[in-house]
Amino acid sequence: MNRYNYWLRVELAPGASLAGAQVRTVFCVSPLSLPGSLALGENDLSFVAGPVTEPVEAELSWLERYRSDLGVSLNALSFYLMDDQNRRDLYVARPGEPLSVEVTVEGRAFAGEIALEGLPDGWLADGAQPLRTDGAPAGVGFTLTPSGEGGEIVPFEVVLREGERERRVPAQVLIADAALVAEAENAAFEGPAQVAEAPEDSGGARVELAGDATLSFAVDAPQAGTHALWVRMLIPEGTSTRMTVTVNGEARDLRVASMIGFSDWENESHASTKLFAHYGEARRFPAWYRVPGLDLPAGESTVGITADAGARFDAALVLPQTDAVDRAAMNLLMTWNFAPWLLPL
Ligand SMILES: [Ca+2]
Repeated sequence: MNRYNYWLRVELAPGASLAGAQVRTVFCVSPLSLPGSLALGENDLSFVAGPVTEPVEAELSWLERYRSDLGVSLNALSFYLMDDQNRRDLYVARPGEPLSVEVTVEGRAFAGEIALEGLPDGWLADGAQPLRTDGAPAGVGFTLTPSGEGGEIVPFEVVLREGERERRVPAQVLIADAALVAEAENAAFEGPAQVAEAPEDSGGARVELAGDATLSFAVDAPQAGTHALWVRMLIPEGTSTRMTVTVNGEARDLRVASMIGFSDWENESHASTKLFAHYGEARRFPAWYRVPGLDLPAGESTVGITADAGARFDAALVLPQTDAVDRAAMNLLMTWNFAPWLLPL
């Protein structure tokens, strides 16, 4: 399959020469894992495009899943990946500022203890906390002291123990001087927009637009600089792909665009999201979109998002637009299959 054409350009200083140059192209196939089912007994693994000239190593894993009637939720940004097959719980924290992690259980009675495990030294002062519930929502809280450089991702696990039974809920902290970490349903609305309960969305709710409407967020940038807006939304097929983003009254018209291959996500007239063709997910799933180039002063600003009927908004982030934070946010937000350790299928 030939999907890309590209050129190599060499600039030589006056008098310089080039001899014997060789160019090697390495294609890194992005899917670290692909879903599939194995039949009982022997299975064949084959490649449809070939011939394959480089060694290929494949690892097949068996993953068991359990259904549970114990609901566990965190006060994080929560969203599904992998065609809704796994859920990410993501905190965004400024280094040195306390981060509250609240764990809520519900659905059935719980009698045991809850702990956070896997955090770096110095982050967590609290040990395991006992909890006994009757099935109504109840929980425990922990206070973390995050540290690190912008763009670092720190994973940890929430561990629930009841006697011999143990359940682990993975979560991540993105270190960033975020100007905004918000659920869309907590924004101010103007126009025909309403909050809808949606257990599958972050915070259990989203905002649905019945016509031209604007969501306004109060943001607070620790430092002046260029930021990127990341917004989780669904723009269904048939809905206008036009949007407007306003920063302190200054409006920019955008078009929702899917990235594939070498698409340019720095285009400031696009709200870009990654399209993973394997799943053919074009606008059928909620996705995180990135809008680059928001120049924010230090302190408070207002960021508005205007869209048309049919758009659904779940959550929004405003992060420093640096290589490290962009890369981390891309890996956490935009890549459907980035977490093979969670779902090695
Ligand atoms: Ca939400």
